[in-house]
Amino acid sequence: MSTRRTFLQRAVALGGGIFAGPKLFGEQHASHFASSANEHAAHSHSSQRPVAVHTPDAADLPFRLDNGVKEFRLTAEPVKQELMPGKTMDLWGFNGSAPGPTIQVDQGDRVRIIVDNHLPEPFSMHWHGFEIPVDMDGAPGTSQDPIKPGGRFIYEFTLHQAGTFFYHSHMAMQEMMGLLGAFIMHPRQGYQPYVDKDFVILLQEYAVLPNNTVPNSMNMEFNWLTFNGKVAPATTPLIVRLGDRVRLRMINLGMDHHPIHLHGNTFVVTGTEAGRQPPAIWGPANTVLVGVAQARDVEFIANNPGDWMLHCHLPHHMMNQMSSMVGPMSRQPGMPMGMGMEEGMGIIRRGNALSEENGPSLGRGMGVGSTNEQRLANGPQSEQAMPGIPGMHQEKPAEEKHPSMPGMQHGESELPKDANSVPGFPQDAFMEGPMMAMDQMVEKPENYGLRPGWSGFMQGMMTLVRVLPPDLYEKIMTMRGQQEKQKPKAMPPMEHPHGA
Ligand SMILES: [Cu+2]
Repeated sequence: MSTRRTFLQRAVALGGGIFAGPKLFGEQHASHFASSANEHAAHSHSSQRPVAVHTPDAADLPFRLDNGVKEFRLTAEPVKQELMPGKTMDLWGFNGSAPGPTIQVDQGDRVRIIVDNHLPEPFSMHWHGFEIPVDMDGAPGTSQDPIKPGGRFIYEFTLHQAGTFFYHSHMAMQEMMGLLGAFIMHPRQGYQPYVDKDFVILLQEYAVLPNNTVPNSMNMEFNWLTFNGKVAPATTPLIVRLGDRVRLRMINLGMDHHPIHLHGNTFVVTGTEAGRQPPAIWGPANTVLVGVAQARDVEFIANNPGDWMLHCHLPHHMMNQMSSMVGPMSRQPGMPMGMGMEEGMGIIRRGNALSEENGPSLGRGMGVGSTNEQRLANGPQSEQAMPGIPGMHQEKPAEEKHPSMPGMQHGESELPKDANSVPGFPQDAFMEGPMMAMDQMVEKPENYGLRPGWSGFMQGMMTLVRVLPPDLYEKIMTMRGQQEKQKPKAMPPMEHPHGA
């Protein structure tokens, strides 16, 4: 039987600490998830090591031990980040992803991070909130020279703090390209009360014009809002067992503040970007504002079974590629109207932006290029009005309707016949709902057993906290374990030129 206890003994015997790499992480998680309910109820609360954090959809960064120093390697570089199936962005990140991999260390550790700059411009790495010598702070120009393209800087420091920290580029516009990662410092002894699950969620946002893959870092309007580099419904739900005590660590580095709301559960805010808060000031809440450059830890006992939404509550942050749909105005004959959401944001493929034909639509986000006299809107008001829009022909199987998008589902329209006569319509008719469902495209063990069509209602900064009864919990964990086994073994993120 593999329990967490035997795992810890093994890890100690290896001398590498419990965070020696992805393999050990996998083992640790697997053993933890496989532990019986009895063991779960009985775990020691006195000298318990903290549980490793899990960053859904992002990797953990392995280290090697060099004379007692934990040595990590991070490379800042352009990356292809798939926000959701079919939507891959050109971002800047670390070691192949944006956000970069999560670093986990123990309080008191001596840490070395070898940072390579593979960006086409100077870069500097800042360790946000770290109480370390100033020459390690990564402030370009004031504490060090920026790292030149192709260059390297070796950061080394001893960490006496504990809490939810992060690393990021200290070049402001580079931050908006994705250069962020979590840096978790575990306390020497686990906090009380002990948590069974500990998740990290990094909040990021990008402004990407239609038909572009590169964010416009100067833009103030963000249309892609991510949890750990994914938008819903591609975010991987957080799987917890009924009765678990759960910690969520949320980190925000962007232009906007995000009020993160959890359905069906009440949490307490237990930490900030500076570490643990005294229990005396913990207050109950279900929404926590995670401001720019802040981190917030919340904890709750998952005693309410269900698939609970966890999301930013800013309405515009609950959408993907939001575009305005200005009610009846967007469906009057004679007005240019959006052919789809790409065009709906105002990209012109043909013609002149100031032409009579296109001019009226600019600034309204209604799109251009469609036929003036044809009623074509980006809301599903009727089958007759939208002959070319997928999802409007319910009598045919989905594949026939839209062969280029396998897995798209098309539910029945439940709109009243006179919907167009209601001022303000449409609002969410197209952005959300059964017509946008893509359950199969985002299928994964963590989504097993969700209500059919669930994905049609999930967009933007959103995921699920699934509080599961033991049988379903075990089933999903088994499925996940099998999937992990089938995955090709990941290559080490970087070569180690100095040897191991
Ligand atoms: Cu938000």
